[in-house]
Amino acid sequence: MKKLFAGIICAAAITACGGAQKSSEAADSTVVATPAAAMLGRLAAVVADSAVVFGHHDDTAYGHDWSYEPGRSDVLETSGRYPGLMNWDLGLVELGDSVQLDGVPLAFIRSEVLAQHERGGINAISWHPRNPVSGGDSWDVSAAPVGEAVKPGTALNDTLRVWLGRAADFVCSLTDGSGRRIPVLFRPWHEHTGSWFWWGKEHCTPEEYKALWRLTREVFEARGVDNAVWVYSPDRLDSVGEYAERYPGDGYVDILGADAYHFGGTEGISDFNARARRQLDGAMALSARNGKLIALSETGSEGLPVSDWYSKVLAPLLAEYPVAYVCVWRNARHDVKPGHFYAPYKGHPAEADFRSFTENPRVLMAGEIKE
Ligand code: BMA
Repeated sequence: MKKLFAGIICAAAITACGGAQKSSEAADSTVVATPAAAMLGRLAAVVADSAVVFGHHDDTAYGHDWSYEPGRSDVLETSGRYPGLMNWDLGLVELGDSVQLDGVPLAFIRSEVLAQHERGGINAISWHPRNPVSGGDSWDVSAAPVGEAVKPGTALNDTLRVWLGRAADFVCSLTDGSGRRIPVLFRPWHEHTGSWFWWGKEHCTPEEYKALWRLTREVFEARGVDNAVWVYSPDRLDSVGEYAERYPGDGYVDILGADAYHFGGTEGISDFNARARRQLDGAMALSARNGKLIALSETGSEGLPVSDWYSKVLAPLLAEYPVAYVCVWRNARHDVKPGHFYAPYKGHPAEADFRSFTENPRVLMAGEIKE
């Protein structure tokens, strides 16, 4: 089996945000892995077993026809198990809000991260911050703040640092019953090879984008975050080589992701495969140099018009690449955003196929990932 994972750095204890975290020096002076390093090791073991963790965004917050019903999950109801990974989004944390952009209270996310951790699952975090110049959302590209925001001494740089600090403090606040930090896969500034977000390709130079990433990691680490595994996630690429064009460097990234969606029904399959392969080939090429794990960090087919999408489209793609995890996007309530779902719900025609996909021993759900 190809060695995709090249060593885990055990960071020493650093100043913790929100109060002192226990030292990472054990009584016998052996250095204990940070939560992030332990999680990377766990994911490396998944890949070594030729397995893949299955994930779903906002899984226990709401589903096709419900919201905030304790214990409910469309994935649980269709597959019999919770997903191995749950993704959560921090959009609006930067303003100090207590509810994120899709209406999920941050306190709810905190408690669900713990619940998922306790059932042996993994958590991931994405972030759709507002545009700090226009005040619009992440998709508001009427102003291009990155160049100015990464320049030390500018007012925008001060704002960005405050915003990063708030996100860092939230990540730090994710702890278990003993006060130990829960590891999360943190995936900032995603899909930057497209131009739909204000940090996207047409709105900053490669150097400015890299500076944005580096500043993010530096602010997080200065605040003591030791539980974030950093995921880089380009979307569509013009060439395989473009994957690494805005890569901030091996010291800033832990996992090489790819966000690729299937658009349209059967007629969209070959386009999806071509795009996803180009991105995963880009991740593989970089991984061959630096030994980092790869992931399909966001994917899905909205509304699942191809009812055997999971076995016919996703599974063959996963079989070609040693991805540590795959995450599909949210199941919005049908009365809020009709047709916007990526995992089937009970009674949907894709249910049986999804169940059989999750029953593949190579696909890991919560409770099936080795500690
Ligand atoms: C998008 C859609 C939006 C949502 C956003 C952030 O892909 O699901 O409805 O607001 O992600 O979660």
